[in-house]
Amino acid sequence: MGAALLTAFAGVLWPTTGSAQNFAACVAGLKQAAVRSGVSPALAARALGIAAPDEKVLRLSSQQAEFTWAIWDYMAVLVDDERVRDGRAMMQRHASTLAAAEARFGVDRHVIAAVWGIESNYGREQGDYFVPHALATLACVGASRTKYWRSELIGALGLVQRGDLSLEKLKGSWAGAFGQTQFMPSAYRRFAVDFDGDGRRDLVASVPDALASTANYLRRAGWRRGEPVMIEVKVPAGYAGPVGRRQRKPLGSWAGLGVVRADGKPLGEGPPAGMLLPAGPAGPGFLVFRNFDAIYAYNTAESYALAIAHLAERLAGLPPLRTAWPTDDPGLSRAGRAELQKLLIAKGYLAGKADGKIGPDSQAAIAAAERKLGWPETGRAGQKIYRALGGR
Ligand SMILES: [Ca+2]
Repeated sequence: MGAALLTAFAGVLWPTTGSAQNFAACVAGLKQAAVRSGVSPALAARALGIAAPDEKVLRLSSQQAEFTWAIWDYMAVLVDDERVRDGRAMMQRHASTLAAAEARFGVDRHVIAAVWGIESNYGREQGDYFVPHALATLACVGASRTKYWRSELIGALGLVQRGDLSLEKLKGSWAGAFGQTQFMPSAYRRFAVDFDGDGRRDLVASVPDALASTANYLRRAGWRRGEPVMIEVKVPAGYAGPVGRRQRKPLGSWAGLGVVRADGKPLGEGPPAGMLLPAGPAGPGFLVFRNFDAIYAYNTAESYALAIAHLAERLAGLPPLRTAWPTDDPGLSRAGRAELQKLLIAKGYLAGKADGKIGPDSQAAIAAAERKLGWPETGRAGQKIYRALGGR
């Protein structure tokens, strides 16, 4: 469902006239609808005592990380050594919970942990937007999917009404996903489980509830116990064969097309798989199984599912991808991005502190450094600009 990475929706526009009155009237309508659905008037009033839209939500709702980042940038940030290291430590700390969730729902514990690691950095970054405010903004000011946001908002308040969470815990992404594994309220209502046995489904504070709910979600999305997720492969030079997650074929057919495992072992036996070549035949190839689709259902972007699947492999002890991405300017990890920011600060291009998050200010600073070097201005945080500024 994606915290910082969430699939976003373009086309959010301010109404041209009477903004404040329109917003107040819309919020009043949301309160009434919430009360009609069983939310107490007092709770509706507390949750929706808001006078103006959340402007940051409006800004962020027009960006789409999965679709605007190069795949090698996206993967470099989501599956960096730090997230692998942290994940292995967290898997050890929560080993019994993960084992129990795997046993009950059949979902590979490494995949559960990978979702946790990517959605919230293992619970540490759950988002700090007040979900009712964010969703009311999208429902009342958004130009698209207003019914969806409205229904998610009422769903969020319903969770508080039934006692799963306190209102104060509804802090999450700008698009209303929240908790350690960033569920939208409707998914929370359908898939969340109480796994620590306290009678409440608390995906914000309870690691067992969050991990088991993720496993339940994946199971309900079609996960098949014991089946693989993906295999990194190599395709022959100039490959022009089938490509696509759903164009599944037996592994023998892929072998017949000259596809080999990237680690050199034979493809062997397994369920049918589809071929993904996210950067074309010169880059890494992936045979993806039905379980990959279950991950895709969690946040419908192939790049997202690829990041989860590869992080899960790394957590299970597999090495980084064998085939390099076909670029002469690979992406930077979060640590590398913070180092780049330090260099930009030291050279006067950027003010503030290095947090590894490349926002508009960092992009403008990179573009300024590129301009100084006589390069095309891209604002992109890659290895080349990092090295040109003295990074190693
Ligand atoms: Ca619980």
